[in-house]
This record gives sequence, structure tokens and C-alpha cells, in this order.
Amino acid sequence: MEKTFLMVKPDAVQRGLIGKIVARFEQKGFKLVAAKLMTISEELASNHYGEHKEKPFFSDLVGFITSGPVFAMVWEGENVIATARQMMGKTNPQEALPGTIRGDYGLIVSKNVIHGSDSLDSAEREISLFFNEDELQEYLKDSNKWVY
Ligand code: DAT
Ligand code: MG
Repeated sequence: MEKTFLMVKPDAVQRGLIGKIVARFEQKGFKLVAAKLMTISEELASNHYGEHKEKPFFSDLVGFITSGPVFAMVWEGENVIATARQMMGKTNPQEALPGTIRGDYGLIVSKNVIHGSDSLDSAEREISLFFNEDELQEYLKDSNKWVY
């Protein structure tokens, strides 16, 4: 089953939005297979956001994502990578539709509440950057038979 890496960013942790964000993915029918509250090192941040290292906002981005605890998660389910991106909304909260996480909770692009992997390759890369294999739970979720 497909897995994705999602992360509640420091702004949303500070604002007390972890529970609301987790609830959206639970209610959708996805299965949480790993989660931890952690502070990201500069090295991990630079690696995670490596594709943006030439961008003008890179140092602010690394500064922001390392500025306080994040809630890192792995979620599993059918088409979870693309569906989670849809549920997050556009990168800039001003363009994100109401009903999406960024549309409902964010105001500016540099504090946009949540990260989500954008492809199968990035999901695999990001999951292995943030979690060891033995931190991922394999379990049957009884409600799945009513979801699929
Ligand atoms: P996403 O997080 O939707 O995958 P991205 O990979 O293009 O978006 O950018 C990573 C993060 O960098 C994004 O969540 C917020 C920040 N960012 C993107 N564009 C920005 C900009 N123009 N100014 C400031 N921060 C930006
Ligand atoms: Mg991205």
C-alpha cells in the first residue's frame, strides 16, 4: 500500500493544530503508521529541502523548519500521496481553496502549516530521511473494510 510523508510545521505546532490536522487524515480513511514530535537539525533540513537550495528563500525555509518542534508522520492508503497534497491545498495559502488545510489555516507561503511528499520518489526519500524502518507500524485497521 502507498505511503507518504506528512509533517505539521513549527507554525502549526505552536498554534495547536496537530490534532485538527491528524483528524482530517484519519477521517478521510488513511492509516497512521508512524509519528513523532521532533526538532529538525540544519543538516536534515538542508537535505530534506535539497531541491530548493538555489532558491532565494532557502535559508529562511531552513531557519523556519528548524525553529521549533515539528510533528513528522507517515500515512498509508490508496493514492495517499496525491490525495494528501489535494487535502493540503496549494503551496501559497492565499491560493489554497477553503476546505484545504492551507486554505483553512494558513495566510502566507513561508508559514504554510504542513509539508507533504509530492511523488512516490520523494515519499520514499523523505520517509527514510525521517524514520527508521522499525519505526513504521504494520497493523490491520478494522475500519479499513468499510473504507475500501
Ligand atoms: P510544497 O511545500 O507545496 O511542496 P515547494 O516544495 O515548492 O512547496 O516549497 C517548499 C516550501 O518552501 C513551501 O512549503 C514553502 C516554501 N516556499 C515555497 N515557495 C516560496 C516562496 N516563493 N517564498 C517563500 N517560501 C517559499
Ligand atoms: Mg515540495
